[in-house]
Amino acid sequence: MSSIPDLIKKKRDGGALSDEEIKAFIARVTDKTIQDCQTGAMLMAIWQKGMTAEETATLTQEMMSSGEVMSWPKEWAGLVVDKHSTGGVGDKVSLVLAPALAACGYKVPMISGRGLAHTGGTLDKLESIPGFNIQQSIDQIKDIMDSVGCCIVGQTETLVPADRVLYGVRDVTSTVDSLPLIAGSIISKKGAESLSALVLDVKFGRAALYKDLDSARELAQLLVKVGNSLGMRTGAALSSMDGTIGRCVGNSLEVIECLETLKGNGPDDLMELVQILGGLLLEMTGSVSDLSEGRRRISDSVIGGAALSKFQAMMEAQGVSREAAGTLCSAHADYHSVLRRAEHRRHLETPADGDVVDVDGMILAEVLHQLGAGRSKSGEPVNHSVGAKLLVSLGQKVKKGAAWLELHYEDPAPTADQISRLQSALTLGTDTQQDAQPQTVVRELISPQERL
Ligand code: IUR
Repeated sequence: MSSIPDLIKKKRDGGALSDEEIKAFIARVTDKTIQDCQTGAMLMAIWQKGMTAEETATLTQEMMSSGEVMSWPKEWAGLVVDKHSTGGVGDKVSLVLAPALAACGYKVPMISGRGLAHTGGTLDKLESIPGFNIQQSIDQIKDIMDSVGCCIVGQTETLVPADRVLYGVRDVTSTVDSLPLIAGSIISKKGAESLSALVLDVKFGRAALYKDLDSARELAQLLVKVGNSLGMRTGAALSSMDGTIGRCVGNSLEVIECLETLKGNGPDDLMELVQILGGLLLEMTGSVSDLSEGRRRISDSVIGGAALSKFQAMMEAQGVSREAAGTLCSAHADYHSVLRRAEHRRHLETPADGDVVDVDGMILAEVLHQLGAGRSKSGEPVNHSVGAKLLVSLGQKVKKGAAWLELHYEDPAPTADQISRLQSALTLGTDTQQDAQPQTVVRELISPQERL
């Protein structure tokens, strides 16, 4: 067997690593018998020279097998599904999609992440609900899937330990943005959930990991191939991420928007994503014959209230008091009797008459991050109440002085610079209705037929 320096050299010189070589590397990472500098050197060699799709599939398989792989009761065969998003601004899809899928009879062991930099995290959103416990053991996850159908939890210690080590080293060696390393990290964790089907929401645009559609497509195709190579039916949607998803950004405001969506009052873009991602899963698992039937089934579960009941049951199963869950899910709920509200609110006003041509989600996210809604380093706390609500839509005609953004903040108040930066997120135009027509969010689908 080659030594670690030999393996690094082979990759550094552009060679393809064999299955045995990748297996040896991941084994040494997992049992911590490799030096961090060697791991860093190998990751940099992979960043520089890339990996073939076959190498990426082996890397992913070995990462997945580095820890516990979940197993489910036989009766759930074909029913265990999940989705992953590459992250965005106001991306609250999971909170609606997981209960919608549970309402359609699926089992959803959704293992989610926390927010970092400008992207929000599903776990932070849920933790704005007092009592919601995202830390559940594998046995507890099984129990909740059995009784409710879905749970949304944090990564457990035993799943994919190799990813924890590799991600830590990637973070400090500027090797995060490597297609094979991203694919290995994302798909190994989903593989360890032993899913029948996985849907990926790969975003492109100024508030996304990849700014252009072509790069996002390349990542999506790789993720789909590698997911299928592990035996999970995997498909993807490419969706635009320039503004915000829905109208709310910030943890507790996003929870309120999700509850409203589950009560049938959701914004069109959020519902489109929920329906398409859910519909793809229903199609991939064979319970509907085409995507439009899948979309309808998901939509019915939301509009008819079944998904809201699942969300309520999930909250209770994950530690929220029956009274609080009941209040949040009631019609005309007084949300802030349960969810903390920020100390201060302020309206930002439009500087002129015009049509709303653009709202830059990246700018909103960056300023809200500075005001405490996000974190810069993993482990830092976030302020759940800080956020913003968009009061206008693309294409809308506005008069000078109209309120366009409701900012929720704590002390200290935003600086004049921060307010003017927020104002710069809004672009007004005249007679631009043609360009400003809201477009669909999902631009392309990648089918599970993409194979290695
Ligand atoms: N999310 C992951 O789980 N892994 C990664 O490498 C990235 C996002 I980038």
